[in-house]
Amino acid sequence: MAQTAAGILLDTLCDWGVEVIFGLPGDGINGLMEGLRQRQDRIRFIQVRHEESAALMACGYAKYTGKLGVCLATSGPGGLHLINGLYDAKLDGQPVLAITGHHYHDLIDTFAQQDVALDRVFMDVAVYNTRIMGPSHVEQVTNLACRTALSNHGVAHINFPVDLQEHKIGEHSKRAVPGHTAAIYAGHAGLPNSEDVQRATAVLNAGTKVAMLVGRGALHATEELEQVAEKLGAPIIKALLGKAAVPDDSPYTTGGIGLLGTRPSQEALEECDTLLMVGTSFPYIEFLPKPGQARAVQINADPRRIGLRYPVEVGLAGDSRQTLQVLLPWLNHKADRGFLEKAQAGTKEWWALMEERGTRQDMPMKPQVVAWELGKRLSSSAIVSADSGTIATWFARQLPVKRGQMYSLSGTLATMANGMPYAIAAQVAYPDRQCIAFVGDGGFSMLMAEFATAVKYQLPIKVIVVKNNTLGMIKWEQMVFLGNPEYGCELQPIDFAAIARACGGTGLTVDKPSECGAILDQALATPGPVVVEAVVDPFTPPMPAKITMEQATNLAKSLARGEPNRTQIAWTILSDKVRELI
Ligand SMILES: Cc1ncc(C[n+]2csc(CCOP(=O)(O)OP(=O)(O)O)c2C)c(N)n1
Ligand SMILES: [Mg+2]
Repeated sequence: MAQTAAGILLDTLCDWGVEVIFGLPGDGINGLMEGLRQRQDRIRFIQVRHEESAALMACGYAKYTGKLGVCLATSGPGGLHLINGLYDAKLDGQPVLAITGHHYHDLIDTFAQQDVALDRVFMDVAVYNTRIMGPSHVEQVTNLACRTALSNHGVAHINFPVDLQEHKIGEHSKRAVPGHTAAIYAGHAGLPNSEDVQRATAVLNAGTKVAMLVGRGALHATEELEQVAEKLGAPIIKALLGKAAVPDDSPYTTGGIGLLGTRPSQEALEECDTLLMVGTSFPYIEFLPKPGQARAVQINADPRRIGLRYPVEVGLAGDSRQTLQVLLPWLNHKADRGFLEKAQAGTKEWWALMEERGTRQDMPMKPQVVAWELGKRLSSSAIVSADSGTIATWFARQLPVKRGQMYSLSGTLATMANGMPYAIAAQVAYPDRQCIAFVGDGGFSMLMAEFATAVKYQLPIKVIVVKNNTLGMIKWEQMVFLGNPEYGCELQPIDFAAIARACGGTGLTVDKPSECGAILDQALATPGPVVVEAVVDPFTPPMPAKITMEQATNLAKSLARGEPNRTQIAWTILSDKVRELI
């Protein structure tokens, strides 16, 4: 029997090694769904409850596997629902293929139902974006879509009119002869030119206080980063997406940077005379050295990003791991270890403070306690996904990375609700690893129905919902950055443990610090998906490592201007501060 156009698309994806597609059916993709039904032994279809999750899962899958993530949605509303997740992939540079349906090809643009020109809608998000014109078009564009998503680290989109999906391959134009395209991807060496390497070497060898700032582009270069740090006597400072680039028990790292970062990281950047940036476009320039303070070298696979946020002297366009390997033999071992040793002392103090905050026994329970207790228990192959919010602060600070773990969140888009979809995608890719979603109550409730997806596919994810009954991050931003009383941030409380049980999974609740560890042990030991609802103090602020005068003044102003919870907030901050001082 002749192959259908939908079948060709799916077979081509098999040629590319695609093993899983996240999506939700609809009458605009019935041909593709039938193709998937016939290929269940080769491609797994994971049915979601909201297409946004499918796109977020595709993005998370790409982040954790390095492979192409694929999502599928029907015409009109289905495709429109994908958009947020696709932007997550675009902004964090992940290869994702989105396949959407369209109306009958001969009714397009005639006020027909669900007649949304998704290819036009996706023009900004996609690096490759096309509409299928007939069966003989499919193989060519599918190959090119996969190749472009992988090589440009972005989103490719194929829009497929529903009737064409079932057309049989037969006629083709005289120039589109079948068999003239290949499902092949060739990476490039990713090496900088040797002149730049020599100039970079000179800058790095001349420095006396060298700091390294590393990001998601360095996640695969752990050993090389540590070797370079050893030679240069340099602390390694991690942008949030680079959290797992170096484990936190490495003697070289001072941890994260930025509002969610650590004091020793901030101090190292304030004091360095030389900066080596590896695989990062860290956006908060106020945390970078002042221009003129440090000579800088930047390694990035994407030459467009070199010199983006700091006036670097030398750029090395290349893969971070391979470039560091090239650089290493040229670097001198610095005899003066003073800068690194100071950073190490600061890091030790910082972790003591994190432990102090993470082991507080006060009621209501501090959110940091949940993160700290969780961090202690995670296996060395755990994959931890977080949401945006104050939750990201506890994720950034109180969860120490062990060697071999993976950590991610929506870094550049900073969307809410990605945490559980990422964890589901991680568990699909790695059935035997501990896959954790560490999420806020606001973010979790946005795509809560995906917990049923985890139950349906028996994915034993553990979802830790930090419940403060507020959109915490925004509440603090309104107060600390703007000096305004909070408005529109309170959340109607939900019984998340009951939701988990209603979906057919396990739901646990903890609100006492003394019981937190035991409940987490129970959750991690329970087979199948589990939600742990951790009820915490809504008045604990995610304060920066160093508070500026302006931030303190704004907070005082917001309290004076009638912040509804001013007494509790003032009391919490004051008692926390006093506790840390004595
Ligand atoms: C989709 C989306 N909507 C709104 C925001 C703005 N935003 C960032 S963090 C946040 C609050 C998150 O609340 P929650 O998940 O409860 O976490 P918490 O801050 O309380 O820890 C909001 C509304 C966003 N980043 N993404
Ligand atoms: Mg919250």
